[in-house]
Amino acid sequence: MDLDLVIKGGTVVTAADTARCDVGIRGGRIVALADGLTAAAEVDATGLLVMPGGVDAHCHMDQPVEPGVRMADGFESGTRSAACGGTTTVIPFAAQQRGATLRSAVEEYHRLAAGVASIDYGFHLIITDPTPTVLHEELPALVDEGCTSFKIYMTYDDLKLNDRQIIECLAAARATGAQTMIHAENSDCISWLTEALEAAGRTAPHHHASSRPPLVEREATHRAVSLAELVDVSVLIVHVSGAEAIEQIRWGQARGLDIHAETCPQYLFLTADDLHRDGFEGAKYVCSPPPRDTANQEAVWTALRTGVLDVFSSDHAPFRFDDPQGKMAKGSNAPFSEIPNGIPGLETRMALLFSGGVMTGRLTLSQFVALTSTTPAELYGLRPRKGSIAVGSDADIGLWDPGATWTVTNDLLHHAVDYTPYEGLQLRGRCVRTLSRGVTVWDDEQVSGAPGHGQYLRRSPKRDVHATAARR
Ligand code: DUC
Ligand code: ZN
Ligand code: ZN
Repeated sequence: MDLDLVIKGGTVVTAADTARCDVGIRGGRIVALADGLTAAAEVDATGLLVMPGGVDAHCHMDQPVEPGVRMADGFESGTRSAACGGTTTVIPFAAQQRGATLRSAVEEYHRLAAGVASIDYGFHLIITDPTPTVLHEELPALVDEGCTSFKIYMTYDDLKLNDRQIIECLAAARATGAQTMIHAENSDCISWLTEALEAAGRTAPHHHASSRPPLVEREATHRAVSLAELVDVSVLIVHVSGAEAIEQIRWGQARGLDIHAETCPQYLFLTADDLHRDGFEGAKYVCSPPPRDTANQEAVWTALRTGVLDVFSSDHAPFRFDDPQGKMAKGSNAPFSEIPNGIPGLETRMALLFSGGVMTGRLTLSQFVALTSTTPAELYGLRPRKGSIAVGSDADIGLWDPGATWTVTNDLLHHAVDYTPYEGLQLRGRCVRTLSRGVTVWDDEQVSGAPGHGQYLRRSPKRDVHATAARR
């Protein structure tokens, strides 16, 4: 068989199986899985795990935020950083500005990504202004163009929707086959608590956690699940932080509802104590929902192991720390409510889960693959092209050395952020080579990906949408 490249002698891991075999690649696709394959170009994977490239289905890059604040990563540095951590597909958000169209956000995002991304990318939408035109004209057209998922918010004044608007969005998702992602925190609870904290002079970064306690997330999660039941449609609860929200998700799943849920590294490796770091350092850990405590970390690990949480994303939200357009946009002593929300994590996402999950025996290798690649690829309409090592799939592959040990430091990372929340953490296991459609984009300490190699991915809507619509 004529092959461009063979990955030889590794252990191939998928969400279902582990097997010793070579991987034959031609034209950017996997065309053979067998022993004894040969080609002019060969990569020796002896002692390495050969896993599907990661699908980071929740990351932010080049997203407009409030005036005076800027995301540090665009598509060039964001996709480069992702590739160096074993990720081969990213799905950031084309965010509708209130009063503007969805399409203008998507067009701008195409302009920003084209020619600079080094791995493949899709676009989720963010709907902030769900007018009938947006939901019944723009959304169906954009779903046809491959933007088959959208996020909606239950908090943040410039983003949040009321329950009626959420229901309208869910109904539009049902009609189009789009997957809805929900940021579930109760806005009025947060504003009431924030005002009380500020009135008492409690404005330091660590009060961010007190302004968004688990109850706030639990109530909104329950409401999101209930509204999904009302409309009879799937929802995916993003960035789940701990036991109380997990309980609501498990409750919905036990009712037979199509509820999916995502968590992120910050809920496994950080706690609210990190927000207490000296001076303004705590601002580096301000994200929403906030990191909780070690008991909640354990609840998140258990929910990953048992499948209640089925997607593991970074929620990379790249704000530099020492920067007047980043965490210090409102000064180096800004009240917690004025600190841009979000932390970086595109490049460390997979290594953290591998080290903390697989190397400790909490997760199997196949669970790791499912959480970081196969399930997000499935839920967001990228299968069978992405998310597996299978004949016919794109040759998006990470070679992992389970014996490598290393210490996270920001100097090793390739994002444009000036810190990592995981500085100094010692990890076991590391991605030593990443291939995107058969092209090496990260090779053991060296970036070899080319800006412009990455392509836009038209994703599929949920398959049973027309059948479901016909039944109504
Ligand atoms: N929600 C996100 O999804 N990302 C960053 C901040 C936030 O609140
Ligand atoms: Zn969110
Ligand atoms: Zn996010």
